[in-house]
Amino acid sequence: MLTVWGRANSVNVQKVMWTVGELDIAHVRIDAGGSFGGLDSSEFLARNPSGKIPVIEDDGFVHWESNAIVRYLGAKYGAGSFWPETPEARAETDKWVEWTANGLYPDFITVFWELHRVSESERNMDLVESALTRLNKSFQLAEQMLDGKRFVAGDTLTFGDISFGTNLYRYFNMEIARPSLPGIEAYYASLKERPAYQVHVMVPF
Ligand SMILES: N[C@@H](CCC(=O)N[C@@H](CS)C(=O)NCC(=O)O)C(=O)O
Repeated sequence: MLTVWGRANSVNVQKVMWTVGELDIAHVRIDAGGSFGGLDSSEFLARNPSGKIPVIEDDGFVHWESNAIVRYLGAKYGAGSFWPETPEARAETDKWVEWTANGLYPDFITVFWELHRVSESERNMDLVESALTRLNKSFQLAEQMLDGKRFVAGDTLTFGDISFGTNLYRYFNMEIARPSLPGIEAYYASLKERPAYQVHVMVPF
């Protein structure tokens, strides 16, 4: 049985839970982090010495780092479709995981954090504006990368959709200026029809 530790409104926990939902994995989720606390307990740190969520334990195997967890769950429970079989097809979707983490997310989290976690009086709008300019350019690049495809790597949902797609709910619901992104908007509309996305990602922030 899979156990997931982490609060439901953490974007990194959402990647794991969306995967769990798509792959229909029997599981329990235990709230941890944020107002639930518990990340500095010796029991939690024994599983994840970095003191962060998400963490999983699957039949005795403990793992942390959201993208690494999604890859593990994909390889174990989603081989063939969610976790493509050929190295080329796997690399194609894995590129989106790495690009999202390194190209898009640093600006995304700056904008999100300043607008939704920092009080108005403390907010640094110069920081927001410069990060938002780069973030919107990243989304324009994603629009080109998607190139009319149904999902990031073709016709079916794969693990690369998880890290990229998880960000879209917040991106399209923050009060920010966005460029025209017809391909990404159509892709996001299709994600919003998926029950696992509705339950695990479309969560108030
Ligand atoms: N790179 C890590 C980042 C983990 C991380 O920063 N998690 C945040 C939540 S999104 C956390 O543990 N914050 C402390 C808390 O929620 O109390 C991952 O992808 O798992």
